[in-house]
Amino acid sequence: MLEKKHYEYREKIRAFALEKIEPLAKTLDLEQRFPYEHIKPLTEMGLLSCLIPKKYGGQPVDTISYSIAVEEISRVCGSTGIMIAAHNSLGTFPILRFGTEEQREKYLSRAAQGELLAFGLSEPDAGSDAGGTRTMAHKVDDGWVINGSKCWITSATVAFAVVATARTSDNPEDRRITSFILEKEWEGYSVGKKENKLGLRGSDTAFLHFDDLKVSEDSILGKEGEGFKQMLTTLDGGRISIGAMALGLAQGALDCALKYAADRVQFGKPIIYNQAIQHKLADMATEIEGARLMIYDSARRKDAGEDFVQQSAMCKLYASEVGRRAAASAMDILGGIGYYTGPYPAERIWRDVKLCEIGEGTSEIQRLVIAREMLKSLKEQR
Ligand code: COS
Repeated sequence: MLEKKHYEYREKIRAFALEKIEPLAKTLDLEQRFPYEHIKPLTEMGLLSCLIPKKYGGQPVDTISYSIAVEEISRVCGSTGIMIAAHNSLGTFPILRFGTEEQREKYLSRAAQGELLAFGLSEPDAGSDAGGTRTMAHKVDDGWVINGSKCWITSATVAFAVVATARTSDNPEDRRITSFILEKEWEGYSVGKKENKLGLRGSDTAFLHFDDLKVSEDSILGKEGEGFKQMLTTLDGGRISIGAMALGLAQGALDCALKYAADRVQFGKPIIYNQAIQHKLADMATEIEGARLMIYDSARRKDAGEDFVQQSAMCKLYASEVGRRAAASAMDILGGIGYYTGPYPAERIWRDVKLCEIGEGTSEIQRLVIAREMLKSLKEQR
């Protein structure tokens, strides 16, 4: 499945991640601060324009390469990994896929230059039930007036614009939801305080509030009423990148545990010579490889134009659970020192990777999506 170009790309991103991203990972977590200094090198490497065509200034790569990029960056820093994944898959993708030429030129060219885009779907009362959106857009003579709040928005404090959903029908029974592109500088757009999180503490997460935010018709993404499906389609791709993020974190946990087990001497020999430790490492490596293959296969399907809804949900589900298990095993192998904040990344990975089982659809939602897709196929066969 992988071609020579993918191996070369991995080498390039791995070297970049070790040189530029890893040295700051611990500090970002401890200080809970956004990695502003990463923006320029990430932009130059093309990691903020992985999906953006060259004509808008992007450095596009195929989805396997993009997954490799998210994987390798997350392997050393989950906070930077999620920033890249959210910006590319959730911020740039819907504009590229559903936007007008004017919207693409306006927003994607800025995104390719390192200005971040955000994705506003979740609300306090509409998480897994994304169709339960309460944010309202009321029609006025020359546009729309939007009121509501979005929560848990990745990079909310720094993003220059967000693709956000709002209801465009007053009828509570009517689930007419529309996507709008909203800019931070517009009157009525405000950012809530940065959230204090268990993990991914270098990634800024906050509410976005829209208070009588007046926008023109040009702000609508695609057509009125198509927002819900656009967002679900966006999430289908986003789930590959969250899978890649979980995979990178899992690999980071294995890197750390393997080195530690080879160096740590107890009872006169490195602990790696104990079968109990070997089995844990072997299970980690095996599961990680399985997750990797699933992710690359979903990426390949996406680029080939094949149906990949079930595969992206499966790879996200599996990789995030593998990530949780790998992080827990790394903590077991490191023992007491693993529980300390600082000397080794294992505990940071353990905290960071939990998000992968929650964001862009919980594991329960992934199972629901997978089961629905299987049922759909069965019905089609009959
Ligand atoms: N991709 C594209 N379209 C999809 C889709 C998908 N994965 N899943 C459903 N759709 C379409 C359906 O085909 C349906 O279209 P029609 O009205 O033309 O038939 C429409 O979207 C509504 O689908 P459905 O009725 O199945 O929606 P539900 O309200 O039952 O919700 C789930 C479906 C639960 C799958 C959806 O709400 C979901 O994914 N929730 C999780 C949201 C999430 O991940 N939030 C985290 C965001 S963090 S960035």
